[in-house]
Amino acid sequence: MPETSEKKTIFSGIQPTGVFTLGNYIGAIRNWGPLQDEYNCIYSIVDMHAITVRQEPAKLRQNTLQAYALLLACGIDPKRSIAFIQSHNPNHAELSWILSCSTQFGELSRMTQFKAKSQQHADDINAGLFTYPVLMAADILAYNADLVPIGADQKQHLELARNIAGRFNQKYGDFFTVPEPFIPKAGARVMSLQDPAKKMSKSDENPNACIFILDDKDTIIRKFKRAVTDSDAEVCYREGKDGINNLMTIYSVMTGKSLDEITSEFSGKGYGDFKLAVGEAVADHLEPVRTEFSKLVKDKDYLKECYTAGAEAAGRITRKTLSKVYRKVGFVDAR
Ligand code: AQP
Repeated sequence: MPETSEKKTIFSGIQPTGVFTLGNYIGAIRNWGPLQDEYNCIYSIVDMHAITVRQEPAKLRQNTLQAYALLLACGIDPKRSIAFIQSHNPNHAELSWILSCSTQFGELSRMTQFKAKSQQHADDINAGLFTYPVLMAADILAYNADLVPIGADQKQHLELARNIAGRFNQKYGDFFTVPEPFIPKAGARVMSLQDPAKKMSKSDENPNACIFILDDKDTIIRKFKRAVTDSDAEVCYREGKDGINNLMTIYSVMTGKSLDEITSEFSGKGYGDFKLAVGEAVADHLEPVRTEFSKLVKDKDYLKECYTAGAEAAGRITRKTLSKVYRKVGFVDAR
């Protein structure tokens, strides 16, 4: 990827906290591949974010390599994009420290993800969980990214990254690009199949709540059949029908059909038929990803070649950013 092109820059990351869910796919990764022609794309497996909650080291290593292979299987081309593992580029952590000095305690305290995860992991409310959004700001600002494709759950963190960039620019003179969110119109927040008031999450303890993108067809159909809906039997998008609204959104993204078209397609039919159709559409859509993944994951040398080259390219960009930032804040030049 040419580093000096006129194209705008995109950055996005995903945590290797487990197999990606249909939520990660619809809200984020599905949109990343098509952006590769129009933008300079930088995509990262953000393992440093993952350790904000307790991880088993061997499992994290395995999940990280698997997540990298999945990224490529979902259409990220390491020749057209920079695809790397976050901990391979130490500049993110260095910039994060500088940015933390332009971040207020109060604004971090307001982050809903911090509140939710502190409840979920009450025995380990560590400082990393609290400062997670500063590292995310560093991930983005290190590349002066113009655009950040994310699901709706990350909107608040991106807003904070924008505030941090603005505050730094005010203190030290215009430097960082203030990034814009790129949130899909449909599927920005895919909900749990078991509790449609909650977002679908990799780390959900109930495996029936999530579709993992490596689930086989039978598993996918079984999970959709068990999805929580409501007691009437009309397939239509309406307030109070959270479960059906979620399934309709998923079906709409998978098939390209509008919500009205879906309502007509299933008029007079029961939820059973609808759930089966959603399951089949999702399984068929994900089939090529599963096939590609099973090829890639066996080729460890190829993966290593890709993530090493990715980290080198990422480091070339961020070293320049960091040395300018160090100069701006008043650090003495080391050379
Ligand atoms: N349910 C969702 N609907 C739409 N988009 C989603 N994303 C996550 N869940 C949904 C988007 O996926 C991208 C990567 O997310 P992440 O792995 O960095 O962190 P997360 O948002 O915390 O995802 P999970 O699955 O909930 O992970 P865990 O369980 O480990 O916390 C982001 O762009 C996110 O918006």
